[in-house]
Amino acid sequence: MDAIDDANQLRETPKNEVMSFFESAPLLKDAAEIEKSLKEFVDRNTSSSGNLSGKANRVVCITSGGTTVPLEKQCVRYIDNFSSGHRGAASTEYFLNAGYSVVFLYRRGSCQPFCSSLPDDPLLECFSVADDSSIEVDALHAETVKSAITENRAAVAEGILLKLPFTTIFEYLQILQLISVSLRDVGPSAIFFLAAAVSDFYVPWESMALHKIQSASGPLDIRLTQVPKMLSMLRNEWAPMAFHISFKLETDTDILLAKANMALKQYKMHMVIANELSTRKEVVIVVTEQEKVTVRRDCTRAGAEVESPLVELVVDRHSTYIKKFDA
Ligand code: PAZ
Repeated sequence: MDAIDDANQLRETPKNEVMSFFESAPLLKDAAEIEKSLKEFVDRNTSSSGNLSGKANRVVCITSGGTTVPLEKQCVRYIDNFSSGHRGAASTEYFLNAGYSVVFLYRRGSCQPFCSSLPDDPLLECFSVADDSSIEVDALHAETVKSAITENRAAVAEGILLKLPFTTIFEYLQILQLISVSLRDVGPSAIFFLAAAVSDFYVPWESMALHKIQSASGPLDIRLTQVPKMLSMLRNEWAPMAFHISFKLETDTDILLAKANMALKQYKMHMVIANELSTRKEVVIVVTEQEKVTVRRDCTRAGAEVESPLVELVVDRHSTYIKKFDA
């Protein structure tokens, strides 16, 4: 779903394409509730008297996991985008540690913050039935389970972590728009850290089959429409003062940096983080107008993650960015 040719990448996104995407998208369930929780979150974590240089007002929206493209309105089949959500979940932890509050826009069922050390199926692998009425955590996993639950719940209860789930490309883009509008007044203290793998093509709602597509009529021809490039809307219209970071994933290293540079220029991103599928957990390249920094996982430390030095670098560059506004 990520193969876009260069000619299309350089094309400006016409606003009518964006409007028709939103107008024809299925109505977002719980939109009013999401707006309310975003408003409460922003009010709680920002204060007009706060100094921009301090970390108190800083908010990051982290997107995580892949979006789906439904093929039927009553969806049985869909096209998916690769992303486990590990990058987004791990980065959430490091941003919280750095004093940011986090809006975590994640794919339902993908990796969650503070849960990376849990086994694949925690319910079945970490617990045992002791007798008819009680369930116990196995000693081997006790510490991991305890810290996953306490740290996750503490961040949510303290109001510094707001988790918003999505599944489809329609939900993702509608919620991202709500978040960016809510964060507009946070100005340069807000970061968009767009690690989600977002579909480039979709089936418009109005031309989508209502019921499960039948196989009796032979091979299936599907025509996919290009998803309007929302990065330019986000950057220029929805949250123009924020610090914008997008990711570029490729499997062909020969084109990775050229693609990252193209995204930097076309969408006026402050930073594009380039990564290659097979090495994404070891190394990323941070591309800005001024520099190209290779960030590596510290392989001398057990359990070290590349997101740790990556978030450190982002926080440093974000501090420099907001200083310009803190006169
Ligand atoms: O979610 P994950 O940890 O398995 O992988 C992270 C990633 C590769 C999806 C992310 O770093 C990324 O590059 N996201 C943008 C993908 C894209 O080019 O659309």
